[in-house]
Amino acid sequence: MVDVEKVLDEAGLKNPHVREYVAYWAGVTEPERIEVVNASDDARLVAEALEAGELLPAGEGLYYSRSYFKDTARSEERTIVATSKPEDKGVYNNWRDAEEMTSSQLERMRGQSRGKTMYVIPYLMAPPGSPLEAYAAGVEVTDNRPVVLHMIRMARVGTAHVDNLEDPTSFVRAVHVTGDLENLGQGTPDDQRYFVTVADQRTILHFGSSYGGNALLGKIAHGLRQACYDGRASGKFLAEQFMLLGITDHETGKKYHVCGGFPSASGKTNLAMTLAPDAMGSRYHVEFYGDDIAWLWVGEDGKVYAMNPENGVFGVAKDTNELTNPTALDSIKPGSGAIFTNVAYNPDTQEVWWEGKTPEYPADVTGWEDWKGEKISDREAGDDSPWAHPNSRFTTTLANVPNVAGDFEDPAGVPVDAIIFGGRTRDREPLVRAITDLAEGVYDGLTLGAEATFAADGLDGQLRYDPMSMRPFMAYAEADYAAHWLKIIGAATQQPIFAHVNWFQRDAEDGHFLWPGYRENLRPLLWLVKYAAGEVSGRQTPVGVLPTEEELDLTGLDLPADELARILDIDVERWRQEMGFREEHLQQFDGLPEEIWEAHRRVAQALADA
Ligand code: GTP
Ligand code: SPV
Ligand code: MN
Repeated sequence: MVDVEKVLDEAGLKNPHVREYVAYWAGVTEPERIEVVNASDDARLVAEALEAGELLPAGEGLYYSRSYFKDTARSEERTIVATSKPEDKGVYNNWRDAEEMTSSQLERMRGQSRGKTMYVIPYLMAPPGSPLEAYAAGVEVTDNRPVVLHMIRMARVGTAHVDNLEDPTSFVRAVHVTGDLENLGQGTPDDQRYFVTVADQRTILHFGSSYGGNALLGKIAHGLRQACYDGRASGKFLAEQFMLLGITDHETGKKYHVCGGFPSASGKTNLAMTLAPDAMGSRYHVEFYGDDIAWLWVGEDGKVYAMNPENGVFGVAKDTNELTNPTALDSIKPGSGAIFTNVAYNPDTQEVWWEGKTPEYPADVTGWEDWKGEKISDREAGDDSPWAHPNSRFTTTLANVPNVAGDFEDPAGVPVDAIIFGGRTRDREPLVRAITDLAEGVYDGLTLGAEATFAADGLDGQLRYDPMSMRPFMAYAEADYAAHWLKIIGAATQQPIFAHVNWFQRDAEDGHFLWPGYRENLRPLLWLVKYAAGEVSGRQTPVGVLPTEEELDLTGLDLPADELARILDIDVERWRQEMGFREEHLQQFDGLPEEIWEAHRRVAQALADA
C-alpha cells in the first residue's frame, strides 16, 4: 500500500478534506503510486508519456494520442445524474438514486488502479477571483497519464487552488478510473461503463473510458453537469454549453459580447475562433473568450455577466484548415504543446492529418496510419473510410489562441449583449432571427431542434430537440431549468437580446450549404447587435425579426439571389407543422412555467394568422 499521508505531505497538499478524499479513493482503487500534479509538471509528464508510448511526437512540441477504438466519444446512454431527490428526475438527465449509483460505482472501481499511478489533480474551473470561485474548485483523481496532460491544458491546475479555499470542504470530488478498456463490452447489453455525477454530493464517479468528455472531469462533468446543478441549488448562476466572444467596432469604439449554445460539434469553437482578428476588413476586431462552456450571473450593476471556466480548447479537428479556421491552426502550431487525439498519423514524418485539413489526402500514403493505427497502404481497394475519426480533436490552451481576449482571465467576466441558440438544421431555420422577449428567448432555447453529431456515439444525423444545447449535460428537470433561466436572466435590469441562428441550411436537391458559414458568420452577428441598438429595424415575422437583404452586410460575398432569399425567409407551412412537434416536446416537461406556454401560444397564433 502507498503511504498516502507521506505523498501528500511531500507535495505540500494541506487541505485536510482533500487529503481525506484522496486517501479514501486510494483505498478503493488501490494504486501502486500516488502523485500530486501541478501545471509545472507538464514537461516531465510529457516526457514520461512519450517514453511509455502513450504520446507520440507530432512535430516540435506537438503530440499525438489514440484512445481505444471503442472509446472515441461521449456515451449519452451510459451517463447518469444521481441525487437523493426523485424530483430532480428530468426527461434527459438519466436520473438515478444517489445511494444506489454510489455503491455500484464503488464496486466497479474497487482495485481497478492496481499497478497504476493515481494522479491527484487539484483544479479550478474559473479565473481565480471570480465571484463564482466557490463552485469552481475540484480535485480529479485519475489513473491515466494522458488524461492528466489534457487536464493541465483544459483547466487551471495546481495545489494552490484547493489549499486556499474559503470553505475547505467546498470542492468537487471527481474520480476517474479508466478500467480495462478491452473488456468493458462498450455498446453491448453487457456494457460495464458508467459516468455518474452525484450532483447533490458534488461527487463525480466516471468508470470505463479515457476519452475527453468522459475522462477530463473538470470540463463537461464539473463545468457543465455539476455546475448546472450548483447554479440552481445556490440560486446564483447558469452553467451552459456556450461559446463566448467579443466584437469591437473600431469606428464607434463600442464592444459587444455574444454568447450562445449550439449542440456538440455544431460550430461553437469555429464561431468563437474563426471570426478572427480584423475580420471583414479592419473595422471589426473579434476576440475569443470561450468555445464550449460559459457560466452566467447577474452583476451588482444589473447586467448579465459571463465567463469561460475553462483554460483550453478541446476542438473538433475535421475540416479545420487555413480557409475555415486559420486561428485554430495557429493555436496548434509547433511549440504550442497541443495534443491531437484520434486523427491520422505518420510515424515516419511525425505529421498528423484529418479529413478537410487539406483538400486532398496526402499524395504519398507511405507511413500514414489511420486513427486506429492501421496502415493506409494495407487497406483493401475501395476502402474509403475516414483516416481520422470524425470526432478526432485537438487540445490546446487558451493562451495559444491568437485572438484570445486581453481580459480573458478577468475575474469580473464580461457583460453579455446577446444570447444566441443554433444548431445543424437543414431546413426551416433562417440565417438569424432576433427575439427581444425573455420568455420567448428561453422558449426558443428549449425548442432548439437540430441534427445530432458524432460527438456522441451512434447518434450522428438524428434530428432531435436539444434544449439550450444542454440535453447531454442537463442535471435536473427541464421545467425547473426553464424556471431557473427566467429567474436568473429576469433579475437583470438590462436584458440581453436573444437570437436563433443557423449556418447549416441546405439545398434540398444537392445538399450544399446555402450559407458559406465560418468567417462569414460575423455578418449576421453584426446585424443582431445593430438591431439590438436600434440601428436597423429588420422585418417582423411570427418567429422573430429577420434582417432584410439590405441590412445584412454582404460586401464581398457572391450568393445566388434565390438562395439568399431562402435563408432570409421562413416557410410558414413548415413552421406551423413544427409547432405541433414543439407542443409534444414541451408536454414532456411537467410543471413548465406558464410564461413558456404563453410564449409558445403567441408564436403559434402569429403563425396561424400569417
Ligand atoms: P463541441 O466541441 O463538440 O461542443 O463542438 P463545437 O460546437 O465547438 O463545434 P465545432 O466548432 O468544433 O464544429 C464542428 C464541425 O462543424 C467542424 O467539423 C466544423 O468544421 C464544422 N463547422 C463549424 N462551423 C461551420 C459553419 O459555419 N459552416 C459549416 N458548413 N460547417 C461548420
Ligand atoms: C462535446 O461533446 O460537446 C464536447 C467534447 O465539447 S467532450 O469534452 O468530449 O464532451
Ligand atoms: Mn461541447
